[in-house]
Amino acid sequence: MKPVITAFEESPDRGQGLARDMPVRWALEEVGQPYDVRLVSFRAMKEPAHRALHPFGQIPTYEEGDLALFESGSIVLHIGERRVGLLPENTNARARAITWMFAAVGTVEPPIVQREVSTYLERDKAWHDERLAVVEDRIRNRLNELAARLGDAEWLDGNFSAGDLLMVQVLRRLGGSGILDDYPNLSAYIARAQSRPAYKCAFADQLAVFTAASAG
Ligand code: GTB
Repeated sequence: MKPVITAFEESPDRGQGLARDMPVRWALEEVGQPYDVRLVSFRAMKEPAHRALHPFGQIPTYEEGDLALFESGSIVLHIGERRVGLLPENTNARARAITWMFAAVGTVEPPIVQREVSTYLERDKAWHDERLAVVEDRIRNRLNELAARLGDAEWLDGNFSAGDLLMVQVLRRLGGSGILDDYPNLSAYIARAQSRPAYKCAFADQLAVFTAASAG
């Protein structure tokens, strides 16, 4: 049975692949699992039928038989646990890959999201510049630590894993900020991940949704 995921009918990121259906699509491509996509409008996301799948009225969701999941990180973990290609077989290596998944969403992502909030929603506040500087300092602290750990390695811990997938997706949210320019090894890490066939396929598929919606 093909899983069904939900994605924005019209993504506000204009096809940049920053919405959170992207990591789910990417994970499914990595493991070679075909899937269907149900597009939802902002209005439909808040209606009872969608809230039955997602208590917070958001995308993405994941349905497979009688299983329904929400939270992109949890969905990627589920895909990695059920299929080969995203998590190592070795128990300890698998636990470390899962640790990197949590590190991506729990440790690296929060200041990056705070920066987006500051940029999009707090621009008109008197304290905006000061706040942005503080948040960007927090981001740089995290990136310094992450860059030091990655060093010259290809991936965070051995082979590419779901930990790299989520970390790259988080780092991509800094695109356009200029911050990544100071981290050549992280920039190369992101580019390496983006050159994976599974990434390219997932990106093209979500872009096609935006292109079709724009065409009317
Ligand atoms: N923690 C949840 C997860 O990882 O699944 C967060 C889910 C979430 O934030 N979903 C967003 C959503 O449905 C879309 S991805 N928002 C609608 C709502 O809350 O009403 C977040 C997102 C949105 C837009 C951009 N963008 O334009 O660049 C990037 C990311």
